Amino acid sequence: MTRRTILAALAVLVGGCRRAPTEPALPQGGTFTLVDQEGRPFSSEALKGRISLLFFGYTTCPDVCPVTLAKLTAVTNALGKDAARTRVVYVTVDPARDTPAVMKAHLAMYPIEAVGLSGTADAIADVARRYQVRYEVEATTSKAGYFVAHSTMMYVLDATGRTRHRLRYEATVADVVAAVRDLLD
Ligand SMILES: [Cu+2]
Repeated sequence: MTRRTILAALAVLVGGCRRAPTEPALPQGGTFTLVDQEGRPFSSEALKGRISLLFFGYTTCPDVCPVTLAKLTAVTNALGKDAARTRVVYVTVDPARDTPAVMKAHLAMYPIEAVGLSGTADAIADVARRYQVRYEVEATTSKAGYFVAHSTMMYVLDATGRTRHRLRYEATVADVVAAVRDLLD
């Protein structure tokens, strides 16, 4: 190898290192305050210290949210003792019905450590926008009242509160566990 070839090879290597990862930037929630299921203020600062599994939904959701909570229950079981280093953060997109008391009663049905966040319509809209979550009340004539169409991605935040993984609704229990384990060490 000539000196010039080596230099050329080095340039390629360095160039490769300099290129940014192709993963699009994940949304960071920034600073916000909502209300937890005990009616206490819950600020984004409180996300620190544990890995958070964050998703948005509503308690009368007929399908997606119950499936997600069941999945997170399985994830908690699969994590074993490491589950104590994680927490589920469930933000309602239906704050008109999902008061703190409703969130509390709903989460009590699942054997997971979860924070259920509600707030004013404006506060919820702001946090949802920060996490690129969209939702929309759908008109319905059924007795169940209205449905709320919503984004179904789940975010995995590290213990500094930084978003590190975005998982699709189709992610399996193993996928979620792998995303958490990636941040555990
Ligand atoms: Cu839902």
